[in-house]
Amino acid sequence: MQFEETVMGFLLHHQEKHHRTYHFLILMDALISAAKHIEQYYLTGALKGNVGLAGSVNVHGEDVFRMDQIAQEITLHYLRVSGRVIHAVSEESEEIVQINPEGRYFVYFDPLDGSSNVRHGLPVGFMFGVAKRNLEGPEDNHLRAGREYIAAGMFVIPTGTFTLALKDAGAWRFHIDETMQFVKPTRIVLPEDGTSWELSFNSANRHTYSKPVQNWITQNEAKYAFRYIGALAADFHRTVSNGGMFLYPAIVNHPDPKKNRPQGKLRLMYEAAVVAFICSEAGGAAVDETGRSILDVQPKNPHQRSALYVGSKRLVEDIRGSLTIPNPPI
Ligand code: AFP
Repeated sequence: MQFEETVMGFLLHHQEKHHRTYHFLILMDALISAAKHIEQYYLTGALKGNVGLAGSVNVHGEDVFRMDQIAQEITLHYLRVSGRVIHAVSEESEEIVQINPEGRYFVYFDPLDGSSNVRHGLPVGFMFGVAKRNLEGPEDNHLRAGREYIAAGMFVIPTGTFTLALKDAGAWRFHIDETMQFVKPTRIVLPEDGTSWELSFNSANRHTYSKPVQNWITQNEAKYAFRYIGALAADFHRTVSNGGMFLYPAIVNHPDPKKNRPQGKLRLMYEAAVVAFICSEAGGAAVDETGRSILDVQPKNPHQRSALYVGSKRLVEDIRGSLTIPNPPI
């Protein structure tokens, strides 16, 4: 019988090898426990009546599904119990969530990203980024740029996959086993060879992108396969495995100008920076509409949005040459 290495065993070795503390393991155990709990809720959601609208809206004015609220409560529970988190930024909470003033880490998360997939039983994401507090003095709800994250990860729920990137130590994929443990760390490196590359974007929006981005798509789309499922974790899972590029450009040419989104749609701290961090550890790159590295964008508010171009370096660099919008408002 063959036994695979578990994620906790993998992380334990990683921390020991780099002479780090065990605090990070306790935090990771909390995040993994939350993800497994959410996954179980999702799988049994139909039976328990947990799928559907809760009749309220989140801070962005979107409908909140009951699953979103359940996922939020589950995650905050485990983060509180861990005792390791000073504060958290969550998609589901307008305010920064104060957890433990003595905590070591900031956690930026979206516990159920892509929630319009829930009613179809299709994949959603649990995405997170982790940064470490300044241990020398008091903290002031710090919002860190992606480059300062020490780890970022995403669970694609309910598929039982977990992708985790550790600062300067690569991106890794785990799969859930029959005992509900994430096992078998497999390093992810974006393939250089373009034969498996895919493009992923909401094609219905393409005429709302800037003209240079539209032209880039027209000139390049026939070279690659196209995939889009509408949940960033699931779409990016393919991008980081097969190579290519996921893009959610700024909306600047909408027929109804009120629907333009010059800042992009995705949230910087718990969507764009998470996939940018993972992609960078897998050998790729990510930029915003100004061509600036997503990892360098200093958030000014916790729910700030960003345009996103993420994937194989060659493609991201190529489209970067077409990005012309100077300093969109953030
Ligand atoms: P929802 O959580 O509102 O479904 O948004 C999901 C998301 O933020 C991200 O996961 C997707 O990549 C993107 O939005 C899809 O947006 P479109 O529906 O505009 O393509």
